[in-house]
Amino acid sequence: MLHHSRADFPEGFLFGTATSAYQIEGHATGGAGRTQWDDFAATPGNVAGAENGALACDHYHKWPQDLDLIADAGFDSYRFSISWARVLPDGFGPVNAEGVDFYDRLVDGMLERGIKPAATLYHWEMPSALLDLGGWRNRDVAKWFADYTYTIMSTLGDRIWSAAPINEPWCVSWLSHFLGQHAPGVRDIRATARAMHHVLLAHGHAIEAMRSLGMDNLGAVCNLEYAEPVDDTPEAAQAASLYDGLYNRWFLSGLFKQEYPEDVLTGLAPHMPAGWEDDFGIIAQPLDWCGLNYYTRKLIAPDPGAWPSLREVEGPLDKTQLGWEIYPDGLEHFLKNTAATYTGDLPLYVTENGMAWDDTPGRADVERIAYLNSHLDAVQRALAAGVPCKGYYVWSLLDNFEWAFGYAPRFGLVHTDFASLQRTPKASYDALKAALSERT
Ligand code: IFM
Repeated sequence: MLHHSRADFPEGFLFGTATSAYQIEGHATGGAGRTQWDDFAATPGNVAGAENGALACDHYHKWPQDLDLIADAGFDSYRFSISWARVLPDGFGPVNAEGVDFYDRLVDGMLERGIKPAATLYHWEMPSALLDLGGWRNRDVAKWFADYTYTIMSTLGDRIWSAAPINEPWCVSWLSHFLGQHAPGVRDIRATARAMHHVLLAHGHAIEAMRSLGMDNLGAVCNLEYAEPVDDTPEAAQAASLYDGLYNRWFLSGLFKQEYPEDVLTGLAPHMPAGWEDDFGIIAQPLDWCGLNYYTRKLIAPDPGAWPSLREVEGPLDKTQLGWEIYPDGLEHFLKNTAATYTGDLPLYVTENGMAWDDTPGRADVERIAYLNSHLDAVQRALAAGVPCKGYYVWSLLDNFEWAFGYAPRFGLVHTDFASLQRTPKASYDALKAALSERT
């Protein structure tokens, strides 16, 4: 059982669960355009088992059942994402009316069930046609993205409870353009620097577009990872600090301080697009909240190679199915540090937290329940310290397409049988349902 219930949290504290479009919808259906993830997955060696999101959980057809699961558990909000290529198959130009209708019905379905729709505009489905034009490398991406945002929010915006333009800018830029582990699978420092800047520029323009439609409750969602030096040498401390800069401080500083950290600029400045210093007025739009996605920490060691001259080292803590160390103190740290350093009184949400485990139906997922307990403890400690944390979303509702790892890692509160597409709630789902129904 969860050792927390709603009653332990402040009045109005919101509980939700999260998914993303490509990971669950079934992107081959409904007139969606091709995306960079279809291309990436079709390239041998990029995705385990060469799996892709063509069918995924077939949420495109099964969404009423999935919304029922969210409502039955007692969640207040559902954090879902809208696929750019489903709305605009070529990224700009003709609209796929079937795609817009799908999101229209989905949002109405949430409202009919009393679920607050929390939308994300980009959870990594860059339309392939835009990749041909350079994708995140091309400054024009910010305008294309704002136009797409305006298009879809002209229909949905009046019923959306909250919206964030981009999920996890670090994954969009560093993971995908420097490490090459996500689509488009690039390993190039110049492309990385441009992506790291343009992703924030696109965020700012999209916020402007939504404000122009009269929308409110708009935020940004960053994924944060705790960086621990591998030992107590100054070299390890410096490497861990740079990792923190690349992963965490770059995006929070850009969004909330109108600057990029000097230690990261040491490596990236020569590769930045011309005039980047003049863009902070657009990037740092006033926001209504900030979302933190948190999963793990990394042990960081110095490395003799080229900048950033660091490497990850396997740590000693208990690990999830993906080998990620379980470190709830990192969540407490980020909630406190984000408020203290960047956001002040601005509401914070834990917009993703959860674990992958090799679950089979009928076996209690005690590991996930323990993970949720320990991370909710961390939220409690942050709240006790005065952090204005207003809600917590579990990643994820369903077992789904876990990107380069394919379908093997199971993050869901609900088990998905990928052959029959049957959904089976896990013990963690039942535990949350019990906790959320307990009110004072
Ligand atoms: O599945 C992903 C999600 O798409 C973004 N945040 C992290 C999750 C787990 O890796």
